[in-house]
Amino acid sequence: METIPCLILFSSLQILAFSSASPEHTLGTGSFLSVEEYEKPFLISPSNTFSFGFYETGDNAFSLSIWFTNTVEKTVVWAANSESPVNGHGSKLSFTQEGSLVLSDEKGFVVWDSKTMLGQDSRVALLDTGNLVITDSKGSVVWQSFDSPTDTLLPLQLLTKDKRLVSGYYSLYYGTDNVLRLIYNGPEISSPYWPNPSESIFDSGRTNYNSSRIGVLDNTGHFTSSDGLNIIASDSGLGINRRLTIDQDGNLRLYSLNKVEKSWIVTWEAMPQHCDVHGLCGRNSICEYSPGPRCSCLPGYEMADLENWSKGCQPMFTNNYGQAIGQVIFVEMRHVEFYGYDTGFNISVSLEDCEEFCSQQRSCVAYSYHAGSGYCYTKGMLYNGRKTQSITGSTYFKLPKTCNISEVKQHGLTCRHSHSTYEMHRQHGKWLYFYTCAAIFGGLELFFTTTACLFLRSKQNIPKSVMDGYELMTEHFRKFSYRELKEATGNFKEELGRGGSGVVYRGVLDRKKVVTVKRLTNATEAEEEFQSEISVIGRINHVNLVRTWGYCSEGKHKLLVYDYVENESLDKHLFESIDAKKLLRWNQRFTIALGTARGLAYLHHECLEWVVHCDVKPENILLTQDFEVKIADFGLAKLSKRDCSCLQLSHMRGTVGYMAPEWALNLPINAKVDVFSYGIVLLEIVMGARISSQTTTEGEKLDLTQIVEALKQVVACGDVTHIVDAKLHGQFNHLQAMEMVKISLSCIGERTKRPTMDEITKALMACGDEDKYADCTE
Ligand SMILES: *[C@@H]1O[C@H](CO)[C@@H](O)[C@H](O)[C@H]1NC(C)=O
Ligand SMILES: *[C@@H]1O[C@H](CO)[C@@H](O)[C@H](O)[C@H]1NC(C)=O
Ligand SMILES: *[C@@H]1O[C@H](CO)[C@@H](O)[C@H](O)[C@H]1NC(C)=O
Ligand SMILES: *[C@@H]1O[C@H](CO)[C@@H](O)[C@H](O)[C@H]1NC(C)=O
Ligand SMILES: *[C@@H]1O[C@H](CO)[C@@H](O)[C@H](O)[C@H]1NC(C)=O
Ligand SMILES: CC(=O)N[C@H]1CO[C@H](CO)[C@@H](O)[C@@H]1O
Repeated sequence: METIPCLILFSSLQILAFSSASPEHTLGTGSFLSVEEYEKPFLISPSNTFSFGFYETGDNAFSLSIWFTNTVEKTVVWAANSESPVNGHGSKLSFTQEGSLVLSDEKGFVVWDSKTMLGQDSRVALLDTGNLVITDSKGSVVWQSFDSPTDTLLPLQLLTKDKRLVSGYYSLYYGTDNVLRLIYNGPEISSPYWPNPSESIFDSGRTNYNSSRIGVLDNTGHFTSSDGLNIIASDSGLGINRRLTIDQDGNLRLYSLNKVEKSWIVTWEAMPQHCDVHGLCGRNSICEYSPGPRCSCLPGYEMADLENWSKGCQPMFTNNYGQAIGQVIFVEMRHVEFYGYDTGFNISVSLEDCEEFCSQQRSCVAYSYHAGSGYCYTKGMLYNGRKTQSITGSTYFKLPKTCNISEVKQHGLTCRHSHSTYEMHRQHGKWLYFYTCAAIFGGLELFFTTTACLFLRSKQNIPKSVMDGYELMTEHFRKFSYRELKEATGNFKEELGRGGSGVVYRGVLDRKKVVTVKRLTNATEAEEEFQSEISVIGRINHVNLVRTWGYCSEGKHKLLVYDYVENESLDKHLFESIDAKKLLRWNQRFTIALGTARGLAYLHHECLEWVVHCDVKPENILLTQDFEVKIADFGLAKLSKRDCSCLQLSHMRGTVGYMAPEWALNLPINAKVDVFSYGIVLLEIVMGARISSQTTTEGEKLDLTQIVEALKQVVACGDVTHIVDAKLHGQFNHLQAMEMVKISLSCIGERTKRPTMDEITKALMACGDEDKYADCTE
């Protein structure tokens, strides 16, 4: 008797499910779709251009996606859960009674959720733009798929500050310098490749002064960006379905839909020369055209993983040739070049000298040489290798003398002195197409020439300044006239110090307030750029950062006015303190370490605009009378053109300074460089000595890897005694010192594993309190 109502209920549910699954443009709460009915979209757009529902990504694997309805192969433009597809049985999409769009898997667990909770009257709709929207009872859009793009940007969808297009290891987004870039973010390296990183931003037709960071593709096939980038589809005009997609191969392409063939045509692409995309072939390998791009290993190297080029190649010899000079040979490959990771650079040297530099350097694995100019680059690591006839130089690889050259020759190798080029035979199985989609390739050559023209056209002049300065930004931040500051400093009489960004003078404002006035050297002349950076600095206010009172900008005269900090910078106390009075006691050191971490954490995480200091070192850590930390010189990186583009040549590498290795390489500069520098400073606080002055017992300079090894041993043995500053005579807190060493180790290690300043602050605070030492030891 009791089963009957149950059956009725069951069958009515079936009816409900069926009706909700028939495609609509807009649905109310309570609608749902089971994965088993994936062939029916959940929603279609009014003109049927787009569909939304379950998309089969693999065998029995589904993702919640939006795709073009009328293409031969479904072209997905958005996916909710591409990282974690759901099972083809039992998974379900529902627009809940609460007003959230929820995807649950076969066990009923929520895999993805729009988290809207707008109540019964909300609706979900798929618009003709391809935008999936959830509206509240008043009809206003509260959530939209356009806000969280995956690998595709559709016309009228805004690409803004915090959004990125991502495909595998490749992504497109606005950097902190306001420039829209393509970046390879792999497991081993991270490397921007578009716009061309060996050109200046301006030479690439971009600008970095406009901080709106916004880009949009319009309905005519025009993509415009606040950094000056202008892309025009080769078939520009109305009435065509388009998409801008970052493809699996790291290239950014603009596509148009051919409505007859229902297929896509490339109408623009960022990288006409495919091998210029970074990270394609992994370490120790090169990309070349034959005629499509292919990867191959270097002489003496073999593929690390036969299935996967992203793992690159590994040496077939043991890598200890650095030990004995004269025990190496060099093998030449013509027309080959590697981007980044230079350990040194020299102009106008002979081939012999260049080879000598590389032989002498333990870290050098190869060198590139251009016979005409005498350009010599020594290489520490071999990434982003490519071979094309347009490269005039050669790269010479270091191999141990003990390597059996005749064996290497069998692979088509010869030594440099025989003047033949390297050729690797295909039958050795070292070749592999990494790019199989021939259909797209066919289209590429057609567009090559149009693209080149578009690039030339897109260069544009920087508009003249329209804003004449922010007169009064905040209550305490103001513009000074040059005369005022000249008076305040007594015509720049008392010099307090000088550094990379400028000279610092003592000054007195209104006859009583002591300030420091910094005269910026090589500050940007561009008024707008200066104003926009200065307004960021003016808004920064934190107890561990030096307060900025104002600035002056009159033509060449660019000055900043800061608080005066009484006691000198940290380096004076740490490294030059012969007299016991100046010696920092342990608890003072710990407080300084924590204060510095807090100041940087504020810059990195809490500011209105995200600021990377770029020059963290003891000289920039000032101390008040009470030995409270005031970090100086932040926000200047951009003002003084001290940004990465000026520092790509790696003069600073080799000696251990405060600069993270990526400065010398061609990685994007982000907060991780500050974390690295902080790690060095932290170690110096513990040791009371410059890391760069550390030597072995034989007086040989230690390099970073050796220091890291030594620290690892200290941590493994659990005894910091012999590295803590001897001047403290054992008066220190063992647990705190150990924690500091551990933090330092993680900071100077591999860049993707470095902690954030926030995490460091928390870790230090956990050992700051005497009662909580237990937290320190983990
Ligand atoms: C910055 O870019 C935006 C968007 O492209 C534009 O509207 C704005 O005028 C630009 N600002 C300046 C100062 O050029
Ligand atoms: C190749 O290796 C990388 C890690 O180095 C891995 O993430 C990726 O999934 C691998 N690809 C294939 C096809 O195995
Ligand atoms: C360049 O080479 C010369 C000698 O040929 C050497 O004195 C100089 O230090 C080198 N410069 C760099 C930056 O390595
Ligand atoms: C080098 O390799 C060749 C060919 O494999 C072999 O005949 C020769 O004996 C090897 N020489 C040495 C010193 O191992
Ligand atoms: C400033 O620019 C001049 C000339 O362009 C250059 O010689 C000097 O090294 C630069 N100074 C700094 C600190 O970058
Ligand atoms: C080491 C040092 O410079 N200490 C000074 C810190 O500031 C106070 C007050 O200005 C001085 O008395 C100390 O000599």
